[in-house]
Amino acid sequence: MKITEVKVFVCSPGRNFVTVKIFTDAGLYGVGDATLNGREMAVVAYLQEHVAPCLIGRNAHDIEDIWQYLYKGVYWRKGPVNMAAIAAIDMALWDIKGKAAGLPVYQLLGGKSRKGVTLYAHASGETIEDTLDKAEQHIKQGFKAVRLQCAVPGLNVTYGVLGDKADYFELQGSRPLPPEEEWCTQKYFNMIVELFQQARARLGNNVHLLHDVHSRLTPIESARLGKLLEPFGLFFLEDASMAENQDNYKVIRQHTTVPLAIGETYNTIWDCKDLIQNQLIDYIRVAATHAGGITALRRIADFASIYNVKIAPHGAPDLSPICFAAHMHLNIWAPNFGIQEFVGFGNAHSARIFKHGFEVKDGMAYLNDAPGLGIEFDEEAAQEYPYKRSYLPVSRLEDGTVWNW
Ligand code: GCO
Ligand code: MG
Repeated sequence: MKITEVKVFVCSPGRNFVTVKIFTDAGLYGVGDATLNGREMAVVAYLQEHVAPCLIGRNAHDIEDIWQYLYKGVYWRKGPVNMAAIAAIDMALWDIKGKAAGLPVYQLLGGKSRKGVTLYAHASGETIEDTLDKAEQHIKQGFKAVRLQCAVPGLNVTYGVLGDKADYFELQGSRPLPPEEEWCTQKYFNMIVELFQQARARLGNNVHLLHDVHSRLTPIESARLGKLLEPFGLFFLEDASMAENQDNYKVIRQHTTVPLAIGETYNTIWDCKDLIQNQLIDYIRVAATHAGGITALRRIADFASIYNVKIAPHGAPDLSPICFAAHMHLNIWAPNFGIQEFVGFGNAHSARIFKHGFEVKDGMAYLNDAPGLGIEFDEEAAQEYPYKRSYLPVSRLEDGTVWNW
């Protein structure tokens, strides 16, 4: 089955998505997600100029060989642009293989390990009360796990919480230049413990609670936060600190038993190898789109399983529904699946472009048995939503120093 064409699309139904579609001489095609939030066009150019020409005429069944060819063949291995491109090709090839076999991708991975995928929802508010109101709404809808983020009194805007509550989540499609946000660790500490104290008092002990620090603390500050949050039994604390230096997590781990999760910005197994094999984390949050696709995530999941680390794939809205589909198949199969972040499937515009049959009920997501990834990309609808340059925010300390967003 020969690859005949590789098309790359970029559309913006509210936010930018990069999609790859691979066609074969068997009449089968597959789709993949290559979205790199804020740097989309770098991946588009890379795919069009440097990847697509190498694929024409290759056997679409050779997923592993093509993966290795693109990874090793580039010489300048790793990196977010390169790995997002490889990821999209890889997803599309798994989609094709599934369609050729008449089987959903999870069957090709080894079959189902569970009925459905447990999701966590986001509750983000301007005040603690507002955040907990939102958490209660999710719990009423059946969610068993909720991530809590709250504005920090005294700071203008911070990650996860924006003024426009209707569309607070990293408001996209409208940022021709990076907006600036503020950070102050002391002010954050004043709020965060109170948030979880009130959450347990109001929501009880049966719901799983999570929180994303978004890498804004130093390791020793994260260690302190972990200790302070221990009484509230978090499911996990995400991105407590940056881990470009993976030893940072040794500091945190020495001090606290709060379960730790990291990985959404990682591109390869090498970025998380030391964290996993030294058991410095509990959940690895790599995304199929940013870490080399299904082939790479399967390898990371297997490696992690040896060290009791579970997968909890990144599920932000800047990953397209095609990435969500890839995660669904991995999550249903992986013996060491932990939890899946979930913020819905985007707006009505993106629903016109990405068509899928996933069911979400009582805080769980279910796959149907459609062959391949089970998701369609409508090329014509996509053309109605042209690319708009849009950046992620940049963060500064109150004295003006650039900080981690
Ligand atoms: C999350 C992430 C996202 C990222 C976003 C950047 O946990 O969902 O932290 O909110 O900020 O994916 O593009
Ligand atoms: Mg995060």
